[in-house]
Amino acid sequence: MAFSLPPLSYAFNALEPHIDARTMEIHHGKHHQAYVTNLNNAIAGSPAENMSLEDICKNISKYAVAVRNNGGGHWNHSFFWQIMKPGGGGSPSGALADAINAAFGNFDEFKTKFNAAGVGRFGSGWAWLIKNASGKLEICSTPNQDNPLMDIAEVKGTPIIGCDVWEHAYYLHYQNRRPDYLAAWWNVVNWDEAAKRFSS
Ligand code: MN3
Repeated sequence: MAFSLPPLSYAFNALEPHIDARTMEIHHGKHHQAYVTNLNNAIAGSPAENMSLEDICKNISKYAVAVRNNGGGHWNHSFFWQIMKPGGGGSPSGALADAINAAFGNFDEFKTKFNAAGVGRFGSGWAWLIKNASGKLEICSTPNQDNPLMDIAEVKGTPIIGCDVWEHAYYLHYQNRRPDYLAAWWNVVNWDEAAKRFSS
């Protein structure tokens, strides 16, 4: 099989109380696993089996919708687990902090705009902070399992942070309160990982 579920680098309960253990267990072990399984089924016997997931995303318009949904799902969730960590949160420093201030005024303004992108996404999708082709930061949102790497994305760029706003990411603990989930999510953001991605 071409792709496999990456292990979490922390325990299911490590992001509590902000994200509960049961949600993490189902989200990683069931939802993410299903994207991996369905992606592998969708590309079986095709050249995509030997391509990087990032290259598949960048050329996603050439693939079947099952590859778009499940390849996106696999990339997005692999990223999501890394962009969170126990004891995360706070605010970024260094070049990333400077770039956020330059693009959005200040950190609180940035968070307000990011939250609006997440709350405003109708149905299922993601909110993103990306670095665009000219190196500037932008906030955007994608439907379903699309992401800003994809050639079909409205706003394209390299994801710096991203938040899953599908109901499966928060419903057990927050029910319909997506804004409460987003507010809590800032407490687990891994700014070290975000800074690494921003400077690469
Ligand atoms: Mn999800």
